[in-house]
Amino acid sequence: MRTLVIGDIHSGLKALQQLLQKAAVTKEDHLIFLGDYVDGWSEAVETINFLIELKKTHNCTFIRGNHDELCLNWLKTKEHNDTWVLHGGVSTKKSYADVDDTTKSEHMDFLESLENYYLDTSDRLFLHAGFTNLKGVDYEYFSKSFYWDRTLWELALAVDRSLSKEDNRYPHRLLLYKEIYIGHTPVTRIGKTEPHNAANVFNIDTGAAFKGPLSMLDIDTKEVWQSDPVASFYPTEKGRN
Ligand SMILES: [Mn+2]
Repeated sequence: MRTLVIGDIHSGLKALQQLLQKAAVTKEDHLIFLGDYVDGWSEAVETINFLIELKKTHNCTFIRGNHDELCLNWLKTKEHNDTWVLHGGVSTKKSYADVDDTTKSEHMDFLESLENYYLDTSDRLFLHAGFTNLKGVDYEYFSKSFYWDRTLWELALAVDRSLSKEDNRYPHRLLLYKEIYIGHTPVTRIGKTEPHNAANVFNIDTGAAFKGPLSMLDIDTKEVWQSDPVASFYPTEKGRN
């Protein structure tokens, strides 16, 4: 059985379907989705429908992303959130325009069911963004950190490689888990196009909401699969720019 971790999808369903084919995903595989299923390309509703169906036939773990939480809040309250609309919410709102209440309620159930983090039996942690508590995720004070934090990734990138793990200046947060898998901050910001590893943190977000591809990584072999740039599936759209 493979454990395959998948980065931020941002409504790019066609890229996800291509990726699942490329990696020849079977029902034996454990798929861990790192969140941000919506906000970006035009297929927010279709993406959630697809994931709900996939959950019925495959072994899936769905992590909560900040965009999933924003979308859920909008579905629940109907309240307009300027920041959300600016960061991909506009395409999600459009996607839901003609959707019936039964479907909306199924989607709200799906979005409610997302997990803030998943820790496997080999001490590998999966979450959308990060955590701040030096004792680990069980002690996190603000659960929003799990899907908003950028300091864990920033820390991993900044760790002085000459510092040994035994040195008491080594960041404690990076010693708590064997490996940490995140999305949230596209690696394109540091000029990368493939999932990037820094210290024990693996960032799988390759900017699918923007110009990048969607990526998947086998956590045991570290083999990587990528879709075509997601923008190429939606040639008339701008994504999140
Ligand atoms: Mn994202």
